[in-house]
Parts: sequence; structure tokens; C-alpha cells
Amino acid sequence: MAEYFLHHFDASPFAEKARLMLGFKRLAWASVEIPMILPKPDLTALTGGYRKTPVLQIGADVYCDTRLIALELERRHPEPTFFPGGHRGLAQALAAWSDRAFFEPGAGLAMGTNRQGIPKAVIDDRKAFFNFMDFDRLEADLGHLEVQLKVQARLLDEQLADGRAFLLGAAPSLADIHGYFPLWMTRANVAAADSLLAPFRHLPAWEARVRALGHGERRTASAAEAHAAARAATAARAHGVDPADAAGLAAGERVTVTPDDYGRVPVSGTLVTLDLGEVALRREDPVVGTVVVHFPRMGYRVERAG
Ligand SMILES: N[C@@H](CCC(=O)N[C@@H](CS)C(=O)NCC(=O)O)C(=O)O
Repeated sequence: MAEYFLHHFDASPFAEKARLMLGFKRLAWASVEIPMILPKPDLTALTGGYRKTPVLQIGADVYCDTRLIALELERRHPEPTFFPGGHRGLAQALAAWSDRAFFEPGAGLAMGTNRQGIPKAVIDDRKAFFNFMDFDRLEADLGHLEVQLKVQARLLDEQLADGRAFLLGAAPSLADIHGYFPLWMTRANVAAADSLLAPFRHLPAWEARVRALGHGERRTASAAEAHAAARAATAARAHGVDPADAAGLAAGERVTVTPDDYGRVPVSGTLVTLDLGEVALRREDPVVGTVVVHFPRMGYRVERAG
């Protein structure tokens, strides 16, 4: 079976989501460290330009975005399930809440309270990248960001108030990973986080339970090793293109796929999969050979290449 390579860096909150998913599924994986800022040539050789963190590579298949990484891990490793108790839709829907409403105030507080200590190159990169963050107002907005963070943290606290172990009941689910990662980031990066979050007394024990999912079995690998694994592998069979899809595209057409939020770098290639769950492109690269790059359909714009 092809090895799993996670391209990420340790401080990345979205990568923490992916690491917990690998832990949840009790998987062994190889960790390839990528830079926090552009350029990321070893990553983009695989992705064709997608720059966000993390990316999961399985042989010649490259999975972008934690929303799709979760579904692919669930497909390949159904047990233990991310969706106990029939909460498949709800657990996934929570990403739209935690990736934006919960993550953004935490990220704003982390940037706003640490700006002096953050290297200028990182600030400049994120100014160009995080189009949801108003860098000119960050310090002035700290109070607002604090309230917005607490408003969301309180929802988790309310959900846990009946003494349940996890957000959706007795068993952990993907919902817990979505709810946890903004708190992980905030506690790690905002000096006052523990006191800001102190009123929410059900959170710490739940956070400890989510943390205990662990990261699976991690080893360190080089980008060269990951690239060699891509070259040696053949991509999995594509799902095909839904002829009824509103995009009106056919398999084999040249298309671009672009995130519709931030980091809007288009990736071009030959369309192999298109349905409501996923869009995938085949691309040739001088370094990694023929790879298929997979994105969730949710949050991505698919267009015929000009
Ligand atoms: N929708 C993406 C969002 C990923 C994301 O925004 N990751 C942040 C890091 S935590 C990022 O890419 N930052 C810029 C970078 O790493 O270059 C996902 O779920 O994977």
C-alpha cells in the first residue's frame, strides 16, 4: 500500500486538523515539512500551484484541503468512523463554521497580539494571503476579535454542558476535530487565551480528550522521498465526470481549479473527476511525473482553461 505523506508545518492549525484525522484513524504517515510562506517549490511541484497547508499525498494522488482529506481517509479507512451515529452531513457542515467564524477571530488575535515578534516576511505573505484580515485595524480590533472568539467557544461549551464526552455524543467524530483546531491555535499563540477561555469550563477536559486522539505514527521524510514515491506510483482510478453537472465540462478537458476564498492560485490540468464531492485534475510535472490533484468541490471554482 502506498505510504501517506503529509506536507505541512507543525505550527499550522489546519495541519493540526489533518494530524488529528490521521491519529483518529490510527495511521502511520510520513511528515514532509514545507515552508510557512511562499515560495514552496517542492509542494507546488505536486499540487500545480495550490499553496495552502496541509496537503496529503498518497502515491501519485495529491489531496488538497482538509475537507477532502477527511473524506478520503474515511473512504480508505471506514473504521473507526469520523461519522458515528449518522452525523455525516452535520459533521462536515461544521467545517464551514469552524474554518471561518471560529478560526478567523483566533487567527486575528494571534496576528494582532504578536505582530512585533512575527518576521516581516511572514506578515507580508499573510497580508497578501488572508483577504479576510484587515491588517491596518488588527490592533484596534482586538476587543471585537476577542468577543467573536468567545461567542464561538461558548457554543462548544453549551454543547458539552450535559456532560457528554464529545460534541455529538459518547464517541469522537470529525465535528470534534473541527471544533478543536481553532482553540488549539489560539491557546498556542495568544498569551491571554487561557484566561479569555476560562469561563467555558467544559472545554479543557474535552480538549484533552480530542488531543488524546493523537497524531498516529509519524516519521520524518524529505520532499525528495515524497517526489520519488509520486513518480513510482500510478494514480487511483478517477470517479469520472458527472454529465449533468452545471459546469458543463467533459472528462479530458483542460480546466482550472481555484479556491473561492483566499490563496486564489489556479491549478490547471486535465479534468478526470467532477461531481458534487470532488474535482480532480491530471497534470504532468517534470519533477513528480504524472499526478492527479484532488480538491473538494465545496469552496472551489472550476472553469474551462482559457
Ligand atoms: N481550506 C483549507 C485551508 C487551509 C489553510 O488556510 N491553511 C493555512 C495554514 S494553517 C495556510 O495555508 N496558510 C498559508 C500557508 O501555509 O502558506 C483547508 O481546509 O485545508
